[in-house]
Amino acid sequence: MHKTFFISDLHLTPSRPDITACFLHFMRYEAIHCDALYVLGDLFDFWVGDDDNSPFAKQVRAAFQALTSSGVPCYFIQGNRDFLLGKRFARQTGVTLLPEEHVIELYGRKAVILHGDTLCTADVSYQAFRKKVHQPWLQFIFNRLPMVLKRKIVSRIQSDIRSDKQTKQLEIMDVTPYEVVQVMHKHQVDLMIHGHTHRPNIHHDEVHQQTRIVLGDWYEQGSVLVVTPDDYALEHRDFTL
Ligand code: LP5
Ligand code: MN
Repeated sequence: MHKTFFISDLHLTPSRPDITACFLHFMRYEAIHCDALYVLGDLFDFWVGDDDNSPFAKQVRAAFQALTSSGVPCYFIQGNRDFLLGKRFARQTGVTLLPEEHVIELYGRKAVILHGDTLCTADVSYQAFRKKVHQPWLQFIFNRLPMVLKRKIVSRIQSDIRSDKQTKQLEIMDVTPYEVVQVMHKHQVDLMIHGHTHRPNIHHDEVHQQTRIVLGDWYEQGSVLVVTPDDYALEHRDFTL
């Protein structure tokens, strides 16, 4: 049966082997049978750079490599936690990197796919932070630092940010409805798929005749959007296999 998978917000990290195990199982036994796999960002808890050669990074790369070399096309959109994942990762795994907003053809229906952070325009401090870390010159320099130093910088910034996030109201961390309508209009589509907010749901906007599917995170269970030629469903996968 034809099916396409969408996942995001796994936040893979060596300190959560339960998530990694569920992901590797999903790649090996499920994704292998799909038409295409789309990873819509935040696959990693934080990706410090494509020069990460830890056993954990190698294991994840190998899982993608195995999938793509078996003939399953695999696409990746960067999230706010893996915006440093780049061309080298793509080369090593056979994964195709997509731009931050991309229109795909899903069994005859067009859909725009994205991580979702760019839709949260009310989160002004985050958008300012995003603009800073997306500067090519800054990434160019950061990517050339030794791995140990990069890890130190990241954990310092992460602890600064953690306290900032705690003071934010929940609403500003959700998407701005106007932005959703705008992005779909810009791409001339009536279907949007994204992650980031960790609020899995299928929203139907009757006024604009638009559907927005929000993917779930992988904190407590695996979370997959399964799209077939005539249906779509948000499904779960247990960690205890
Ligand atoms: O992912 P989630 O849901 O936890 O939170 C996001 C937003 N947070 C982030 C931060 C990243 O997870 C971790 C960043 C580590 C950065 C290392 C950078 C290394 C340098 C690279 C240079 C090329 O994305 C969070 C959103 C939330 O989603 C919901 O949308 O609210 O945003 C924040 O909390 C960000 C703060 O609001 C911004 C605070 C500014 C702190 C300034 C730090 C200095 C930056 C210097 C950059 C070089
Ligand atoms: Mn995110």
